[in-house]
Amino acid sequence: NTFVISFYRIIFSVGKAQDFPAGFKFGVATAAYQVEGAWNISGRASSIWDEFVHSRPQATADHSTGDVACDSFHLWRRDIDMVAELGVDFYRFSISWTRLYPNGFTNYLNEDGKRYYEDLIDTLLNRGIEPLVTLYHWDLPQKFQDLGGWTNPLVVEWFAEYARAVFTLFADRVHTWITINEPIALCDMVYHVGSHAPGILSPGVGNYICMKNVMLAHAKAWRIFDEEFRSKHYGRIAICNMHLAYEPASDEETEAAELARQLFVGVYTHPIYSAAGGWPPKIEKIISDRSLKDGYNYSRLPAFTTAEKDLIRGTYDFYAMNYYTGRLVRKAKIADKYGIWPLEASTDLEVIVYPDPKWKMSDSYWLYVYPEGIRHQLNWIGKNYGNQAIIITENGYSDSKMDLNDKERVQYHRGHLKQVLLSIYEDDVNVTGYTAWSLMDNFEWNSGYTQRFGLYAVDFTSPLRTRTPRASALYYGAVVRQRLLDPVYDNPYQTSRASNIVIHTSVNLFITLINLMYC
Ligand code: GBH
Repeated sequence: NTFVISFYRIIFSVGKAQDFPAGFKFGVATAAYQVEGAWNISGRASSIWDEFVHSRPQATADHSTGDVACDSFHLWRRDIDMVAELGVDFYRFSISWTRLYPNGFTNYLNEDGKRYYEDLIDTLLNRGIEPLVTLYHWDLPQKFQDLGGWTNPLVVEWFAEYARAVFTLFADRVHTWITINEPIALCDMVYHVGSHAPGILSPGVGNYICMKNVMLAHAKAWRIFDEEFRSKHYGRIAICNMHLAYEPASDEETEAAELARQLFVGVYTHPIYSAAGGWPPKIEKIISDRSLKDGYNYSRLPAFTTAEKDLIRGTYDFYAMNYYTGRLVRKAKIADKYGIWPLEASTDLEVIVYPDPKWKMSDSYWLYVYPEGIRHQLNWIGKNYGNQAIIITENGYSDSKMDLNDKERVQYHRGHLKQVLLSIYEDDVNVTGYTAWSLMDNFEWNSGYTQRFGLYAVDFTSPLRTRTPRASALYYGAVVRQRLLDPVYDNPYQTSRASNIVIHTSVNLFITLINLMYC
């Protein structure tokens, strides 16, 4: 069967150029707290997510925790086998700060933690897979949270020290780095929505203080890498942003849509990627005006000094974008009720953000399928910040099923990859890589284990945490190997195997034809 298919593929591919350009790289991603488990063994200390889910079981849909998760602390060899099965170029994972440095401070290195990441990195490299490492995917040491976490300006130094220590350990082998995954998730979703750890509600205040500290922390880490490591070891490093596609609800709403984009994305990109630096000017003015009107003596959005602006501006080597979904945007009317950010609105912008009823919903209440949005976002980045390399560091689809024949997920990835190709070929945007979220089902934050993003299904009822490839894994692996949007692949989970029959019949006809010719 496999032979017949590869035979067919060879014949089919003759004369057909590859869809994905040479040098375009594919990857898969996970994050430490979502997969590792082993939360309190081998010297690891608590992070804010440990503390959060232990003290507030209702914070997750199924009252679950990441205590065991996919048990990747023990099963990482199987994870690497899966990454290799897919044939991807790189594996994006994150480092658990408290596994490496249980005190948060770098005065004490946990040798077991060091060995874990060293084994992971070295084994990946031995198998020809590039490690792409995220320093921070939301798991702050609880000890630092006790001191104010991301709202204490000292967090900038804590993070910078941690970054330097990790570079010292691994920059000789890791050449692509993400400083912080989705600042929106650790500022707005904590202080504005209250859903993410540590779940402190301080809307319009805490989130803005956090934003400034995150920008500075990222910038310091980037500069440390630039000044102390880049000349010794080749490498590139950037922050990673979540983009929603904010589309104007009508022609009159283009300004509202751009404002939403500036508040939800621009605040994390303008300080780094724009020529002027600093907060997006319109957003800075709106928040300042509102603060003064409400009787504050200064803006709730803390200003940058000129020195801070200069420190942050230009701290990138590429652009890292996560994309999942989109929203329509319109100006708010007096009677509108503000929903909760990030999916509905902000109290500082008089705009309403809502999904287009035409978009298909996934099993996650926030994820509507809107593939064109990824192209629009890539264009927006290109238009605003120049023709730099863009890596899509996450893109994926959730369902609540164990189903191995995940047709919707295959369609999702195919639909988005198609838009990526259009960006490259039609719009000349320099997209250099694509990362599927996720390698496997894992602890999906507030949704616990009720939402599954995996190319591989994980059986969380089994102590072995058995991983099984879904159809999407087979599709993606075929895309990667054949470099085609519509590769030939065998889907063993298909109930009607009509397409296989078509393939077999045509191959057989072809062979018969050749035989006849030679007879
Ligand atoms: C990414 O964030 C994350 O980087 C990744 O860790 C995550 O697993 C993946 O997406 C899928 O969600 O409970 O109101 O906060 C994308 C942003 C973060 C949006 C979690 C949905 C849950 C809604 N997602 N969030 S809420």
